[in-house]
Amino acid sequence: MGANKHAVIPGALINLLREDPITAVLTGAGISAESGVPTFREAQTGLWAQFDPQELATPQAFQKDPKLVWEWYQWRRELVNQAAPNLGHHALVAMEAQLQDFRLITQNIDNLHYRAGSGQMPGGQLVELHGNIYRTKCVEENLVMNFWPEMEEMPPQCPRCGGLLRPDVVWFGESVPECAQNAALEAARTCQVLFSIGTSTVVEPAASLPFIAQQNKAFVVEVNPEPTPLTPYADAVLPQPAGKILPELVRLVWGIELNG
Ligand code: BV8
Repeated sequence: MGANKHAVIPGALINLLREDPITAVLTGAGISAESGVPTFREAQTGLWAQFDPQELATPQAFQKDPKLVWEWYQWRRELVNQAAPNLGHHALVAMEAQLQDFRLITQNIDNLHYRAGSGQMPGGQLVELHGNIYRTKCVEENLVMNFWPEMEEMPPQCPRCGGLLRPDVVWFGESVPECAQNAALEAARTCQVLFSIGTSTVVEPAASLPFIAQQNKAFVVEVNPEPTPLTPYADAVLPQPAGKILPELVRLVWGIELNG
């Protein structure tokens, strides 16, 4: 595109959104940063400083020390319990309400998009690519349960079969659930606009989605204060925090004022 793609919000993007395009959004940990949830790559604080999340979020780590992995997720779940959706999450809900076909694919397991109201409008869809920290799964039966046992002993056991329970999240080296992956690919292949928000664009298969969208002639927008592997290829780059620039976008396109 001719205009400076780094303009705060390019006019081409504003005009495009006013045409009610089929819209896909990919989010990563960065959209929850302004809710106080540390991003995946941010140094773990305190007790967890000595662990690398990429090592802990694996079946091997759980196999080796299920208690340690449960305690890590318990710590992260308590962080998320105290967090609230921020203006970035709310701006995406406002967009979903304005657009005929809006699909939000998140890599986050923090449930903040759902709490903000995403995926609950006609024409809206929320796909949790990597699961949800509020759900657990029985390792033996592979059955998902919508509860997190307030447990004494860790790791908790399945109330039915006594097997080990694990967080219902996708670990490194595990395949993304087929239905979620298919929904994500369908969104990337059919959208006319794709926003990639708050992700380092490193982890596959999520990281390929913006590139698939671009191959299908979608207008790709990146929202991230830092450059990523997508930045040189994006049609528009908004190098600002999501909680700041997304409310500005919905104000300019649809005149919606989100109160801070
Ligand atoms: C798969 C859930 C097939 C758990 C996560 C070798 C062995 C095994 C696998 C692989 C391998 N090599 C490659 C792979 C594939 C691997 C992969 O991609 N590895 C990477 C590291 C190279 N992928 C997988 O394993 C996937 N499965 O491929 O299956 C398979 C099967 C068997 C064997 C091989 C392949 C499954 C990946 C899912 C892992 N689970 N999360 C949990 O959370 O505990 S990944 C986790 O990290 C997140 O979910 C997210 O997806 C990912 C990246 O994090 P981001 O969300 O991008 O966050 P990050 O901190 O990195 O960046 C934040 C960004 O926000 C920054 O850019 C920052 O600038 C920006 N930001 C900050 N503040 C703001 C902001 N932006 C906007 N506003 C702000 N205010």
